[in-house]
Amino acid sequence: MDNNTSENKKTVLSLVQASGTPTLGNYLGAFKNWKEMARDNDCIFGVADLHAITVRSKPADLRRRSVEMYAMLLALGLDPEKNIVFMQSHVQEHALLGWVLNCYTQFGEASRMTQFKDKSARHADNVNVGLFTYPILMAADILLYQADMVPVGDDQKQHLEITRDIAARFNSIYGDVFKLPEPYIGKHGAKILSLQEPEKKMSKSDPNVKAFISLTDSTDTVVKKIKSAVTDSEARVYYAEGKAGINNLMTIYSCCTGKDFAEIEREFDGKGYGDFKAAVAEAVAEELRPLREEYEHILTDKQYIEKCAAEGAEKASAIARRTMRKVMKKVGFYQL
Ligand code: ATP
Ligand code: LTN
Repeated sequence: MDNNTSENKKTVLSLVQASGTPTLGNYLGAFKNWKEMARDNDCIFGVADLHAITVRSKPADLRRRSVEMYAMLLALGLDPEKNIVFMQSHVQEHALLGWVLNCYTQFGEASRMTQFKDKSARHADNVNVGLFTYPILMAADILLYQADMVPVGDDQKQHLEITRDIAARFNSIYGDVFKLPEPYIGKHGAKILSLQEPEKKMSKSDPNVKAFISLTDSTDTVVKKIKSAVTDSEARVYYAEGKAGINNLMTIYSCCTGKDFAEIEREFDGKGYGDFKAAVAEAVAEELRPLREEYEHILTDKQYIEKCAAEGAEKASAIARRTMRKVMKKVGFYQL
């Protein structure tokens, strides 16, 4: 990041919910890109703890999961000296801009969000309004920092579109207040699927723990979970429609080794799923081991985590306050 000139550096921003231990899906769809982008850009990464309360959890659990997710971001190698790594609830402007943007979002456009439809079906006992306005808070997260690029998995594409629509509408009324962000969706790994139901995305909140690989899973667990991944009865490794389980394992293997699908097909030509799964498991375990070790190490140093979070909050707040002042003035709030 230091050997780049400020003109071609982009502001890159992304957040991850504090809703459980992150998965291989989060890693390949998001974190791996974050790590790479952090080298050449001005990066802001955060833990979306405000978003996490759209689903009910015990206070102690929310607190623990937020700290753990924050430690995971540090473990990725996101240098808190060069990048901003922060906790969303430490910067109050998120909630304030979220409210303002609610008033510039149409009920109809928010109603079209597929994540809301999915999540409200899954949590039918708690379809709160926060779940509905979730994408508007996410728009606030992004627009506060005038982000150029937002690296996310495929499932967040629609939220990026609504963010751009809200920003464009606001700008058309008040002039150039917000930068319109671009989504950055990696070529591979944008959608890692469940190991048990490869039609569904791999999700950390899946009740079946065999469906996902946690970034904290031991090598043994990784091997067991990949061994029990659902495939098909053909026993031939190639990428094709109707082979969702194998396609998913090939995608995972490709992301971890850098090999393309043709190379993988050649490598496993004449071999069965047993050999293939063993190779996938080893590649995943090798990819995750250093991250897990670093994470466990950071988690023992609560003082370090606290120091980084305090610095992150201060740096993020300075940027967020600047945008918020402009918004308040443009909308017409009486200013002291
Ligand atoms: P949940 O599963 O609890 O609903 P989530 O993992 O989808 O949560 P986040 O933790 O906020 O949601 O996701 C962080 C990032 O990881 C986002 O950019 C998201 O697009 C990406 N991501 C999540 N799951 C996958 C997946 N299975 N494949 C690729 N990317 C993913
Ligand atoms: N909605 C995202 C998490 C998220 C986010 C953000 C991502 C909250 N705020 C801002 C990018 C930018 C999710 O569910 N994965």
